[in-house]
Formats: sequence, C-alpha cells, structure tokens
Amino acid sequence: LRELSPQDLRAHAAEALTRARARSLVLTDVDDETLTTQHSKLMSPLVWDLAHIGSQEELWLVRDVGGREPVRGDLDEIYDAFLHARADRPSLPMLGPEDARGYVREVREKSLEILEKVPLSGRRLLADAFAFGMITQHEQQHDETMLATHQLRQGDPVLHAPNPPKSAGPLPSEVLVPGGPFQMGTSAEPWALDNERPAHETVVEAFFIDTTPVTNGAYTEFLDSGGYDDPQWWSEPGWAYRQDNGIVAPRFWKREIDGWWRTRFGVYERVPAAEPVVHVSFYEAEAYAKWAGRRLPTEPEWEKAARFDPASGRSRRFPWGDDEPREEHANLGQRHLRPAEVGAYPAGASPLGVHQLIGDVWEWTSSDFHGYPGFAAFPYREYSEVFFGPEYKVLRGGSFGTDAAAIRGTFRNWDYPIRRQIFSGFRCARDAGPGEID
Ligand code: AVJ
Ligand code: FE
Repeated sequence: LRELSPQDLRAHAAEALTRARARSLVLTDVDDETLTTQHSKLMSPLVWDLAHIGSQEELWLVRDVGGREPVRGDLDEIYDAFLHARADRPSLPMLGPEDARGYVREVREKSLEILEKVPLSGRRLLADAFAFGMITQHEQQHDETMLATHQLRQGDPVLHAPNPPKSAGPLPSEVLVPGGPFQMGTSAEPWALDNERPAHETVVEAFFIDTTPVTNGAYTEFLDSGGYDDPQWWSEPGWAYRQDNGIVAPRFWKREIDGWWRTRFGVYERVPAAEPVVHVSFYEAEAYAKWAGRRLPTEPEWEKAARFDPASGRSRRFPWGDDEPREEHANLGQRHLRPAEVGAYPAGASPLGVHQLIGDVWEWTSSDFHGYPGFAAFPYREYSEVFFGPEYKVLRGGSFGTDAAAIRGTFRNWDYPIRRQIFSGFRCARDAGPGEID
C-alpha cells in the first residue's frame, strides 16, 4: 500500500467500492415487499441492510475521512447494529426502498468526491486508505448477509447465475502438513482488519488435513447411518442443540423417498453428492468429524495449510500465491449461487496440495475467537474485540457469496456454533502419528 501512488490507490478503492455497490443493487433489485419483509428472525429486512451500508459509509468516509457535515445524522441510531438486535429491526422507523436507494446514492457521491480530494499520502495515508478498504469490505460482508437472507426467503427464484466449473478429477483424500513454526496473521496486508493483526510466529505439530471440504455425499453417509440419532458423536452442548431444535439434517435439506433434496435460492433440487456440504452448524461439523474418526482443524492448522510454502518457508497471501484472486483460483463473488464440486479449482491449490480453501464454503475451525498476541482494536472495539471469547467459533476461507475484496489467507470470520443460515461447511483433520512423518 505504501508503494502505490495516490492515483493508483484512488483507482483501486473506487473500483472496489463500485463493484460492491453493483452487488448491493442486484441483491436489492426486488419488489418492495421482498425488501421490507423479515424473511427470518435471524436476519434484517433487506432494506435495513441497504441503508445500514450507507450509514456506515457516511460515518467513516463522509464525516471521518472527509470531515464533512452529516448527510442524515438522524439515521445514525436506526442503523446502529449494536443498538438493535436483528429480530427487533422490523419495528424501526427505517427508510423505505426508494428513500434507502436515494440515501446510499447520495452518500456514495460524496465519498467518491472525498476519495478524489483526500491526499492519500503523509501522516493520514494509512488510516484514510484503510477506511476506504474497511467500508468496501463492510458493504461486501452485508452483501453476503443479504445473499443468506435471499436463501431464507420463500417463493420463486429471483437471483440467477451460471453454474460453477465441474471437478477436474479425483484427488487424494488428505495431505500431510509438516510440523514446526510458520508466520500466522499479517502486519503488511493493507486492508487486513484488526483481528488479523499482527503477524506472529505460531507452531503446529504435524497433522493431516482433508484435501477438500467434506462433500454432501460423505455427509449423507453420516446421516444415513443414523448419526443424528446417536449422542456418542455429539458434544454435550451439540447434542442439546440437536435435541432442542429437532435438527435432523443440514438446513434446507428434506428427505424424499428417493434420497435427499434441498432448496437453493428458490430451486428445489436433488442434493449434489460432489459439492461441499453447506448450511451446517459447528456442532454438526464436529459430530461428523468424530463419527469419521477425525476432528476439525484448529485455526493455526487451517492457516498453515492455506499459506505455508515449504519451499521458501514463507506464508503467502493466498493458497496459490500472492496474486489477487482470479476466476480460475476460487469460487467467490456470487458469480455462482452454489459451491463448486470438489476438485473444480486445481489452479487455486496450496503448495502442499490442499484445494478450495478459499471460496465455496466457509470452514468451521475448532478455535474460539480471540485476539492475536499484540492485538490492538482498530478502528473501534465493536469491530471485533467485543466478540472475543468462548461463545464464538472462527470460520475461514470465505464462500461463493464472499467477494475477493473481503477474503484472504489471514481473514477471520466468527459466529455462534449453532448458526447455519450462513454458507458454512468444513473439512476434517487428524494428528499425524510418529510413523507417518517423513
Ligand atoms: C464478520 C461477518 C461476523 O456480519 O456480523 C458487518 C461483519 N460487522 N457489520 C457480521 C460485520 C459489522 C460481521 N462478521
Ligand atoms: Fe454492519
């Protein structure tokens, strides 16, 4: 970032903001009722997300970076996510669809003017350039949340996209990741959020990790062998969750006489065996792993598998190297409305041969969400620090709904272990025995 000229920084930020907005507009290009209905207690009405995107942009770019007067100071409270739980948002006096669209347009005009004028050099370079990155990622994160809202919505399909590539061929089931130190986290990545910082050395023991995420086919074996009815596979809180909520299969699945079917953005279809399983909670992932005689990877294990290059000993930005994601690397950006078959992205594999770490499905890890040694909250405690603790589990790698601007090898997402309306899947790991390390 320090090496880019102010003109290049501006062009990069403007392009990323524009791409995020195009996505937000596709996701909200639906009738007023679809926009204003609460499709699930777990989600906001789509029209709340849209104006919240504008409100955060007004706070951080228009007022903070630009030093300008508020556009709509009266909206701050309505769109403050910390003041209102999602379940309560429908009763807020929020902007209607036309006003929300007008509001985000007005804010965006101002932030692009500010981007043209801000020096992007000298004392405030890092803070100002980061603010544009933070707001871009914030909009993209809400775009993924809005995509999850679309998945929860009842009715005919309104979103359409071509299918992702097919598998390029079979792969070995697991890969050995060598033990020893590697660099985890980052101090250099310009748009990295506070919880990804700073870079620090971490040691892992040698372990095996699945080459790909666990597929629907493999998961169905767990289901069909009675895995959901056998407490021996479940943790104590996991079993209580399964019992209390009558959980019998991944979210959106239904058993028919001829096997498992699912609803996906309004389409009812047979569950495709070769795709990663999606819409499972941490507890379901953990139960599957135990049934399979394996376990979930820890966060350091996942990151080492994704970033460690044994040839140089360096940690790279992405499994395939330092280049920004391209279409052949990963299923990202809502280009496809489903995960791709395992083996579909050979160009995105890590040097050790681990595939589809980025894109397709978020992957549950066994780790709680905590700050790294030397963590400093930035720009505010509510961004991530207030979520640190044992209640949240970390997910890695992004999904087909995540934009390239909002994912990298160091990126950390977090959620409650019961959540599964997100695009969540997993892969398994196991300890390497003494005889297995060469
Ligand atoms: C990082 C996905 C957990 O959606 O709650 C959006 C991102 N933070 N607005 C969330 C976020 C503030 C956050 N997650
Ligand atoms: Fe937000």
